[in-house]
Amino acid sequence: MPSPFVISDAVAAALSAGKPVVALESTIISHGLPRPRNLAAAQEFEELLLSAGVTPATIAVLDGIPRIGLDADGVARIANEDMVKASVRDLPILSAKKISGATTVAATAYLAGKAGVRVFATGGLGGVHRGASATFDESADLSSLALAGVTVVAAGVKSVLDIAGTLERLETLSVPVLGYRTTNFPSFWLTESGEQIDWSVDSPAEIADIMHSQDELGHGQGIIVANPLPPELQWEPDEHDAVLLEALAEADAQGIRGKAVTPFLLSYIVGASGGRSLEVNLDIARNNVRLAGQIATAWSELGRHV
Ligand code: PSU
Ligand code: MN
Repeated sequence: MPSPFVISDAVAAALSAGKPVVALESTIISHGLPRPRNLAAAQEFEELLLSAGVTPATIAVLDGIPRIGLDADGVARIANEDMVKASVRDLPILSAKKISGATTVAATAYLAGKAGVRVFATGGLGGVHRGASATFDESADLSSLALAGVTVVAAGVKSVLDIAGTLERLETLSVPVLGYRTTNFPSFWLTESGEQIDWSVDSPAEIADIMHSQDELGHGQGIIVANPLPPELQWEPDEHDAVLLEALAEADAQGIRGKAVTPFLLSYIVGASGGRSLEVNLDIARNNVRLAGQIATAWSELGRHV
């Protein structure tokens, strides 16, 4: 049987040599950022890792094949083609129909875990939507991270979501949440959400130690590293609050439902903020990619000693 996944040569070589690798998702590129900035962003995230000596593994499904590590043409395809947004449950369907899809955090974490890539950088996680007690709208990112065995670096979740509810669900799902040098869970564009988390960590080496302990204990969850933007880079809170309320009201008025909700809110907010949210969004992703590179490096160094 041919392998259902294709790991790029660069990623396979780095993994087998125990060198650092960081997974990157593709939904943020195809559905979370507008063209043409999305292509420049995808390339920049890969270059940030390469310049730190880390191999990037951008993940997407191309013509039905889940790919861990893309070439330049693959990166251009996720930025420029109208691809479906693919969560874990879509993978077998794309595979059988031989169509392409941009992978969400849930699907990217799943595929990274299968390939043995232990660290993953994204912008923000999906979570529990406001009103979820009536709609049941909770991102599969949460349940997928509970099983993936991957450490994901994210700036928390956006305040378009129910942040307290998201943290409760992560507790139920037994996913460790580590604040990077903070116990105040970030709310993506803002440094602090006001929601407290139990644990903070100070260094990439400490995170690698926790990953190692998790492996030893044999409990294969993922880990969330909540990495806030420095306050001087955050979106101005008053403007943020006003635009968010407008976006939520518009989604409601237009009757947006299901998997369309998150992309709708993201693109509405870029327009309503005159592009300001986009600039902050890119700073967030860069900040997370850099930290993920450091964690992957610490993880690789730990592998040489244990
Ligand atoms: N949140 C963000 N930026 C994003 C997403 C979420 O701040 O780009 C994307 C990610 O790919 C995430 C997905 O996995 O949206 C979650 O979608 P849903 O809420 O439909 O599960
Ligand atoms: Mn949803």
